Amino acid sequence: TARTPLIAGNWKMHKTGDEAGDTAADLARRIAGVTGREVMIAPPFTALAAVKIAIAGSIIGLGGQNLHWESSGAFTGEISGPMLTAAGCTHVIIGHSERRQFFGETDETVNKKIQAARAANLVPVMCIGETEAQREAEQTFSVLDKQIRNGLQGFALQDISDLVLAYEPVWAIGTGKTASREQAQEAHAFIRSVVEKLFGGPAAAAMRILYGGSVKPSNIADLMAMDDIDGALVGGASLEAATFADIVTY
Ligand code: G2H
Repeated sequence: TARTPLIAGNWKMHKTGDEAGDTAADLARRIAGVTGREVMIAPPFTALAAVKIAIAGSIIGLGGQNLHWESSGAFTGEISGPMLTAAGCTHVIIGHSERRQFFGETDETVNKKIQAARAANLVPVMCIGETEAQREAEQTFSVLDKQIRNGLQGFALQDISDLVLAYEPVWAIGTGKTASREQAQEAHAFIRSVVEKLFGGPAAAAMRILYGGSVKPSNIADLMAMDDIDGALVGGASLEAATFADIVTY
């Protein structure tokens, strides 16, 4: 496909600034010279400055793990899109399942956050995925359909031109259970079909859909061999430079 793979590391609530800077510098050394891939790291907010310095001159992009939909205001504890851009971010993860599960995020807040990311010139990485109970009840497709439609509600073609989707089956996140590559491909193909219905064939063909959920060096190549899998959102296995470099260079 013509879609450049994006391998993104989500460091969640791990690493101090110093630790993150060291890991990012190590990763940058290990993947120097790699082409044909986009790479992104999303460290905690407190480590953005250190990682920005560590990745200077490398192919690694910088991402926030969340943002608020307003650009400033009385919102104690929140971070805005313009703040992320000013901190050197190029990307922002939106609607990760942990934020939906533990911090009350909904398709509506996801929608507002994507608008805010666009306004701040950040590439939104919008996360979707079904829970184990939803999969068992055979609601996977209807859940994904609703998350995409509501998350992208009101957007025109130009609003989603650089948006990245990340399919993360909640039952496969940090559990060691990976979706089989056939299960992942089936979901990705469905997701692309929904994007096509909403925004047309060319937009659907160009959109990158990442897989997330216990991606590791031993399963990345198999996943990436599937037609509709265009990259990965990697949690645990992105925390060590050597392991993440193996994933990036699958
Ligand atoms: C899914 C993923 C990264 P992990 O949350 O977003 O984490 O690879 O640890 O399952």
